[in-house]
Amino acid sequence: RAHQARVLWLTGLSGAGKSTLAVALHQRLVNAGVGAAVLDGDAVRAGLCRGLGFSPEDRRENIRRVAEVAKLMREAGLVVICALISPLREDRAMARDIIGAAHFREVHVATPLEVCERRDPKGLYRNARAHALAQFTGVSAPYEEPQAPDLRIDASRDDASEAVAALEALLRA
Ligand code: GGZ
Repeated sequence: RAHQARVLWLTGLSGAGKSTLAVALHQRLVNAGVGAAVLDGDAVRAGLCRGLGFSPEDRRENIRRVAEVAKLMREAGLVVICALISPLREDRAMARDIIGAAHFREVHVATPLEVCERRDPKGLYRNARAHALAQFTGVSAPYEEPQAPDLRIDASRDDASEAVAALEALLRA
């Protein structure tokens, strides 16, 4: 069955593996001739969302802007993969409302905090524990787990290609 133009919204902690999964899925779709785009929190914060920090208000505005762009891209026929921590249920609900529930699939990249913290590729958790980084998700700012995600992936346990296949299944009618 054909892929539907949908928005896959990947939520989870820093270091959970959202970006890696997004890039792997994107590559697979492009190789199959499916138009797709990735909107990654870390990347959009350099441009579209430049100037926004990590207060609750700024995170909400970050998520709102990405959701509005995702909506436009989806309407233009693309599969859109959003990878944002998006830690609050209320803000993810806002994204779903902007995009339209029929087109939105929520994916919890549920890698445990201790695993993310052990990996710590950018040293952000270390800095947050040393109180050098305020409002860090999972340490000094909340992460509200999705209660009923369309899919849950633990990138530290699940096979990567199986995880990508499960994501792809969310795109079929
Ligand atoms: C969380 C932070 C913070 C704080 C910097 N809290 O893993 P990364 O490094 O490469 O990607 C993370 C990125 C999170 O941006 P998002 O746009 O996804 O967040 S949100 O949806 O909450 O708006 C992380 C880095 O920014 N980073 N400071 N205090 N992550």
